Amino acid sequence: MAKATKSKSAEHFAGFSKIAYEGPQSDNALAFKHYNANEKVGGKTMAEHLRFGIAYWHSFRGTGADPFGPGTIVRKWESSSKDPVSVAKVRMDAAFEFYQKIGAPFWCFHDRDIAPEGTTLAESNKNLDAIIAHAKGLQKATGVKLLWGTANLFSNPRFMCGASTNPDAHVFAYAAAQVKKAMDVTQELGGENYVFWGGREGYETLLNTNLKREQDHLARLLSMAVDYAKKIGFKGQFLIEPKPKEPTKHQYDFDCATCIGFLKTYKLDKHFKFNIETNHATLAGHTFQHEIEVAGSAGMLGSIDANSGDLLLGWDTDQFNTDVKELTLAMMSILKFGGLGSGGFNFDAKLRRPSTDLADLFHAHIGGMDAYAQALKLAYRINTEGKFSKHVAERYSSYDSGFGKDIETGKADFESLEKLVLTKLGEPTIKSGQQEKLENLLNAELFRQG
Ligand code: XLS
Ligand code: NI
Ligand code: NI
Repeated sequence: MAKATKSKSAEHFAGFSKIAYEGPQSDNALAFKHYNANEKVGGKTMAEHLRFGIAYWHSFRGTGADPFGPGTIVRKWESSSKDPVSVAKVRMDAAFEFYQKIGAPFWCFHDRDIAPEGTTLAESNKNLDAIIAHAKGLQKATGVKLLWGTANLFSNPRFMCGASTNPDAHVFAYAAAQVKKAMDVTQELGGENYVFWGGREGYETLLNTNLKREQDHLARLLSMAVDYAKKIGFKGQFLIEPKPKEPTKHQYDFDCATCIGFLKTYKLDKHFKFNIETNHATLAGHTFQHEIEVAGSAGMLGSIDANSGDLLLGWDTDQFNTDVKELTLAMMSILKFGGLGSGGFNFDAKLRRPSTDLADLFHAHIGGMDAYAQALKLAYRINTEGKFSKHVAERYSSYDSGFGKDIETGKADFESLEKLVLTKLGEPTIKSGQQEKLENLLNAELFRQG
């Protein structure tokens, strides 16, 4: 059982000890039932497979505010009367205490989450430098590492019509300067990836928009980032995070397939992979697994923003995902493509507005981590037993030899195939896709004991 610890003055989560693995039979709400960091699943530990990250913006800047009312979540380390940079340091101390207690090996941030924005870029950079020095110390002291950094190019009013896609070149220049600094500090903290989420890189109406120029400009910013990474020797992986809409009506990074087309058009594809967010996939009308399959098939599966939407609401609700079935399907695909490499599962998820206790932050992450761990175990077993993959392989086996192979290898052409159908093959026999049988099999596998 997690025991209450003695309250130390510097302790922000007094009363919470490090969350332990107690197994599926435990009834301790503050313990893991499935996530057992050092347990091996197919030669790698769960910690190595899952590489969990905590999203600073939700867990340490989220207040529960929504368009209908102000924040409800009040943390005792926050203060509006003290100097914002010193408050930011204390908030970061709290964050690292949480990372350790929940047992997350990584964290992720936007520049403006961690340090207050100043009245000039120079002042913002100075604030950021002070916080980065602090973060460096905390990373060293705790062993928690940076999964990725990014720049917030969407909150400040200057970005209301986009950052790199803004009709005003002045705003483009500002965005470029901000990304440069965000890359510098991500490198300074040893970030393993750098994320580009096109916050307002889209349009509200085509009546005032030159779509072609905006897309060209977005590609220019990404090319500049590629050049700058080379210049400073940044070895982290660049990730694009697709999202179809919200905040703008139409965002250019709509989904993985759209982004692949975009990146190939501008010859940028070899420099980028994808950070796939579950809630963005469903907003685009896809499943989470669909986006993983599209990215993985292109060799561009990078990282995951681990959350879930609410299909009844239809916006980016960023909830913690506890849907083991959805996650098992996703994990089956992730394992099939060989895992996430330098990526991880970043909880881009926030507490519901009425979840105001410190304990809720633990429950949310415990639930999320357990759901992914359970999904990992199930997916590994399902993939290893190979019932589904065998079915899929058999379904396509006519391409393994003969004229099927000739189609795949480019040996066959219209004339040869026409001749074959007319002289030998005739009508194809109808073969069932067996969807219902497979759906039943999936349910049986999910709920099978052992
Ligand atoms: C918003 C995005 C954002 C990115 C990082 O919908 O998910 O949080 O992950 O800018
Ligand atoms: Ni995200
Ligand atoms: Ni999102």
